[in-house]
Amino acid sequence: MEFLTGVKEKDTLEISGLLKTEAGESVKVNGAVHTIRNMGTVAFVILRKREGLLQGVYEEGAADFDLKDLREADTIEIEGILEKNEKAPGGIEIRMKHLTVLGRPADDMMPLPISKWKLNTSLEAKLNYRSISLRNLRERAKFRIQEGLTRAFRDYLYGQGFTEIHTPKIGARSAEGGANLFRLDYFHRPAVLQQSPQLYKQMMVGVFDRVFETAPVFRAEKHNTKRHLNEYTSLDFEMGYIDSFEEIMAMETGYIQYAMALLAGEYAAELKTLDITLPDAAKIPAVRFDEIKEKVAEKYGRKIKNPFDLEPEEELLISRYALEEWGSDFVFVTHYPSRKRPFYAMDDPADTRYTLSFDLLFRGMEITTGGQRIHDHGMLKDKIAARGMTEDGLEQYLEAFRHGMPPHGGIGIGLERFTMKLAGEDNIRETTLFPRDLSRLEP
Ligand code: AMO
Repeated sequence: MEFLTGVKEKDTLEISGLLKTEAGESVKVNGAVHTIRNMGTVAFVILRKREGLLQGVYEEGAADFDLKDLREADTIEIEGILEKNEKAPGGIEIRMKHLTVLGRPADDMMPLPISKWKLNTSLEAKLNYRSISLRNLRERAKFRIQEGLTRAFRDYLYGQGFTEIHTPKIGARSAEGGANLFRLDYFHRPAVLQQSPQLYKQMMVGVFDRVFETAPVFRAEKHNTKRHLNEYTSLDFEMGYIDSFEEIMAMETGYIQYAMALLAGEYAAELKTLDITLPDAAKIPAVRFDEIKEKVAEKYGRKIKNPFDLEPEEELLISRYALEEWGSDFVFVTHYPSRKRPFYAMDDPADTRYTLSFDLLFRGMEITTGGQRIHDHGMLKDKIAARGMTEDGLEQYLEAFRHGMPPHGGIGIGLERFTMKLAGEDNIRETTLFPRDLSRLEP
């Protein structure tokens, strides 16, 4: 029998620990052999660690092992002397003395040249060998940026009095409508995979006032596009006691400012690796849907084809307009037509053809939908009826409203889309760890 008393102190150092260590000291580190550069009398063994690359220097005679004992993709532990070297990654290197091989690849050949700065392989190959391609530093960095966006969402919203919730992904009914529902058999009852946590996050406003969730959602998109996944991560929040729907946009603006500051402060290495310039989110313009459609049509000589929705090309032009006219990479487009919004959206009392809702566009693409919701029980039932929908599967949702709900609203951000636009990628699969699309169910 033994007791566990907390995290075990390790005798191996990480890069941040090495940077605090004096040159000349004996150190122990572990890592994966990223690449070996044999120069004859001396060899550079580059280790890949969670904080970046670390250079090991092998000199015959100085080490008690043979360089031939070492292979790329080995995971190893080395002991050696820490030295400063401006030319090495991070300005330090280890003169290797002793080697322990912890794990050895079964295959001598790597399917992709992961130690190259840019993996010049097709997206297909990157996705087929996902666990390998992500070992490339640039590929890996995108998901550290993604972590920063999620971490900022959590930290910021905790600070704003939100409660983090976890809602079910299997249900009787989902909220967003449309044809993209995954249907399944739930012990002989029809069920669906949730398109969003919409119904649940609204119900929880009646409990906690302010809630958020970061979780997968499911959309049976029957086409392959560069911006759609069949499973993506939605950053959702929902807040009660709002005075207006502008308050929701203000909260999202606050989150984006917080996220950009966090990335600038704690993800500088990844930003540099990916050559990302962070957008300025000090102020984000908000413009009405009908107004910006006309402005864009006029400025860029484009005919309005669909007055009720934005086409991808229009999103590009609206972003271009916002950058040229207002100097912003972000733009809120407000007052979407009611007929294009789900039943729960609050119609604008001033003109019920429109809603008190918005999309946030970033560098040419919608990354968020949000808005105020109907909170009156009677109004909600009327809208459901007016749309020709049934209340089946919505009984519990309606129950919350029957027993009182405050004015509220919220947003859903597509995490992979946000990461994609920030990282300057043009296909959402580039910023999805394991994408699910029409043809891809593995890995
Ligand atoms: P919506 O359906 O517009 O709104 O989705 C919100 C955001 O999610 C992202 N997104 C997607 N990302 C990848 N693949 C997809 N197939 C996909 N579909 C949507 C987009 C989009 O802006 N319940 C509302 C949100 C709310 O009002 O709170 C909703 O789900 O970035």
